[in-house]
Amino acid sequence: MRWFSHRAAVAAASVLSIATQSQVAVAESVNGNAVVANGTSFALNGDNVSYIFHIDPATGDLISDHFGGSVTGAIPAAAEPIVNGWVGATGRIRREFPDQGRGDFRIPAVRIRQSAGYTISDLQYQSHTIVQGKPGLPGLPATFGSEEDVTTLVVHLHDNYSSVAADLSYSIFPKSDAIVRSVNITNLGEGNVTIDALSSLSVDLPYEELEMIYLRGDWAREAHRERRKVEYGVQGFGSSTGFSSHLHNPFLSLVHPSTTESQGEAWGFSLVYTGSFAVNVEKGSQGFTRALLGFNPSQLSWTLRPGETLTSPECVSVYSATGIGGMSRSLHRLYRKHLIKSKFATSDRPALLNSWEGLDASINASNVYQLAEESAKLGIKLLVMDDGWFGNEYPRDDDTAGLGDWQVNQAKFPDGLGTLVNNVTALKAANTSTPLRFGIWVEPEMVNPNSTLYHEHPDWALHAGDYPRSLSRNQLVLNVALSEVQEFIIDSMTRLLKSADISYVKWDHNRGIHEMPSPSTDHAYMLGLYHVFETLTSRFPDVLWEGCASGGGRFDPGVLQYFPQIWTSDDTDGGERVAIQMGTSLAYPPSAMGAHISAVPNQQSSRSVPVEFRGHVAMMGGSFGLELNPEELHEDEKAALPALIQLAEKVNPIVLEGDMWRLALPEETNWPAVLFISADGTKAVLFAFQMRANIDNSSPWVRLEGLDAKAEYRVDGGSVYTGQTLMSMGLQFVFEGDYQSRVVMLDRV
Ligand SMILES: *[C@@H]1O[C@H](CO)[C@@H](O)[C@H](O)[C@H]1NC(C)=O
Ligand SMILES: *[C@@H]1O[C@H](CO)[C@@H](O)[C@H](O)[C@H]1NC(C)=O
Ligand SMILES: *[C@@H]1O[C@H](CO)[C@@H](O)[C@H](O)[C@H]1NC(C)=O
Ligand SMILES: *[C@@H]1O[C@H](CO)[C@@H](O)[C@H](O)[C@H]1NC(C)=O
Ligand SMILES: *[C@@H]1O[C@H](CO)[C@@H](O)[C@H](O)[C@H]1NC(C)=O
Ligand SMILES: *[C@@H]1O[C@H](CO)[C@@H](O)[C@H](O)[C@H]1NC(C)=O
Ligand SMILES: *[C@@H]1O[C@H](CO)[C@@H](O)[C@H](O)[C@H]1NC(C)=O
Ligand SMILES: *[C@@H]1O[C@H](CO)[C@@H](O)[C@H](O)[C@H]1NC(C)=O
Ligand SMILES: CC(=O)N[C@H]1CO[C@H](CO)[C@@H](O)[C@@H]1O
Repeated sequence: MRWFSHRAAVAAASVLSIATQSQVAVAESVNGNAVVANGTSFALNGDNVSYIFHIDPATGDLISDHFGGSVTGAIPAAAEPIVNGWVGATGRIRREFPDQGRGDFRIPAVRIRQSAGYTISDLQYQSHTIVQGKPGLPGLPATFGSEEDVTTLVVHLHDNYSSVAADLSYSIFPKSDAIVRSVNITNLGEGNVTIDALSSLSVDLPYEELEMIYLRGDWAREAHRERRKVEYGVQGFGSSTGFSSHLHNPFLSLVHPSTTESQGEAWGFSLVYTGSFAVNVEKGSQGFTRALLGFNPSQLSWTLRPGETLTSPECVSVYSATGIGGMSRSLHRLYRKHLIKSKFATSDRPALLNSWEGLDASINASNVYQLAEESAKLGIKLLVMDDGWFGNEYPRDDDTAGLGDWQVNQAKFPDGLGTLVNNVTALKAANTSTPLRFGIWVEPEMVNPNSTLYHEHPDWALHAGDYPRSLSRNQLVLNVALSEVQEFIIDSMTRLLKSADISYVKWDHNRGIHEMPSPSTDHAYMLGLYHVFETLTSRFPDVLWEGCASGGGRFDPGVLQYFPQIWTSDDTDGGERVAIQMGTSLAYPPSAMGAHISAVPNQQSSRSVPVEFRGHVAMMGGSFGLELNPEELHEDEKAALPALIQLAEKVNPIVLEGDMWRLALPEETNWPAVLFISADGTKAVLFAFQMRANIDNSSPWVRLEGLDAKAEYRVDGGSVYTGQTLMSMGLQFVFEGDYQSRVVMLDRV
């Protein structure tokens, strides 16, 4: 069999296309050159990034030209595809929003099932609009910014055969080198259509060798970094748990094989979503690499009646020419300033003590108050009462009962919650006039069959007909897609927060979804959950909200929109936490991480790590605290705590607002190290660790990064060295034994 080359015909069309473009070219430049639209070609420009695509005038398809370092002026045209096999011209080019059918055999970004059953679409360019600033996404979390911060290009597409329209939205944050994409699909026809698959972002990178970096894990072992070659074919990951999950994070990085932490090109993609998701990377037969992030197609099947619209979550993409570290810092800066809505995004994270590992669910007014007194003596500023405080008909004495009944247990708290909170907030943190604050734990999306709520509303729990409602941790998930469930959660949390002076809420979530009434419930649940989060966080803006899902089961940008911090992992072993926190920092700012010192031997690993090491690791998270009962500590451990708390408070502003440099990775060395540099560059703090004793006693040098080469820095109040010296030569530390650590302050002189 032989194939005829279509090269000549296609080349002719392309000449025509240039002629057409130059006739219609009316260059619009918005916000400097953040968005340049030139008839049928579009460029989004950041300080160090350009993202360029154009419309093929023959097909109306959007063709990708470039996503990478800055490009200025005219650009060279890509070689025309040679069609010499089964793969049609559409399968041999780089496309912005690949649809199903018509010769592109790679994974499509959208699959729409029409009422007649067809799943082909032909979405063609119709028009575009440019908006200064960034419109919100209806019902979904989204990055935000002023008209100076961000500019948005919306490209309107239409399928004339099915009367389906799609709007692709591209927002550029030039200072962050970030492009944020989302898409909505509207049914303009007469019959129903069903969206079977929809990616928020699809990007085709040119023919070259690439590697992918992503996070995998499970409960208590989140955010382990994986890196592998992108092979021909499809490789992917995702979540079908109903939530973003511990198993994989909705984050992907693509890099060159030679890219390191500090050198080379890195693309980062981060999906602003808390539900099930899919990430696919496909190296097609032509060698292009396609990356898709969006809804998990196995949990979508979203029906659009005439006139209805489905909006995808948005996907952030950043580009860095300064390695994986540069990619992370761009995401961190963007998320601190343009994603986290809380007024505490970069401030006010009191050192806290959480009762969970210390008291378990066996709490009552007297032992919580006692714990508060002990905490205050150590210099703690916030006492958090964890699980066990609620339920009367079905008291929450263990995990078999009570979830759903959000009233304080009268036997455990005979004078009520308000009295306890008043007593606790009358205490002062040691040697200060700072009153102790009070925080509380809740798990509002859940119900135990042993609860008053479940007996009154068995239909509120997610279930699929008569299939058994399978328990996990003895509990069921409420169907937050139902408006009555949303109202119940909003009302019960409002009542709780008005009943006492509560300044912190830990919002937990301890299982995945099993029986789902329909695939589309997954996204309907998320829309309901975001409504609940939005209502409560705007009603109680002075509350510091912390997200949690059996640790980092929902450490995602969707949650961060509403909650400025998330409990990073139920694994509080300092040694394991180094890798978990550094893995999480690939996509998420350290300001967002909750990290605590717990007692030893550790509840998860049975390992005993020195208290200084546990403390030093914990203070690399924005929300530092203790997860223990001080009364049960060894004297020397207890004696070490006040100084560790003071050091944590000292470094906290740098961790909250500064840039993070991962100097050495725990998966690559026995001596991981991290540097934080304050936003104004005047202060820095270095964390250096030795994981295991090193019998030959050689002492590594830690070379710093990101300093001002010409500036001088005083190291721990002593010697002064130039930034150049600290970056070229470094500092040496002598460690003895397992799990040793140092925290070193640098002050610019
Ligand atoms: C507009 O497009 C034409 C044709 O592709 C190109 O020659 C020209 O440089 C473009 N102008 C701008 C401002 O991008
Ligand atoms: C599709 O329909 C629109 C409006 O109905 C029309 O302007 C456009 O020319 C049509 N495009 C094609 C390719 O038929
Ligand atoms: C679809 O998205 C575009 C761009 O964000 C927006 O202008 C339009 O209002 C959206 N349509 C609906 C129905 O939400
Ligand atoms: C369209 O979808 C709606 C909602 O799912 C459904 O109630 C209706 O019966 C469907 N109509 C047709 C003609 O299938
Ligand atoms: C509170 O709980 C502790 C056990 O943790 C118990 O010893 C104490 O008697 C209880 N106090 C009250 C008032 O119930
Ligand atoms: C409070 O001050 C006393 C006296 O200086 C000191 O012994 C104690 O360690 C301090 N406590 C804390 C938590 O700093
Ligand atoms: C409900 O509580 C009873 C009595 O405490 C216990 O035996 C049972 O296992 C609980 N049921 C569930 C589903 O947890
Ligand atoms: C709070 O303090 C009051 C007055 O000192 C005392 O009567 C009460 O038992 C305390 N209650 C709690 C819950 O600690
Ligand atoms: C790493 C890099 O190329 N940084 C550049 C980014 O863009 C700004 C402003 O154009 C330059 O000053 C940086 O040097």
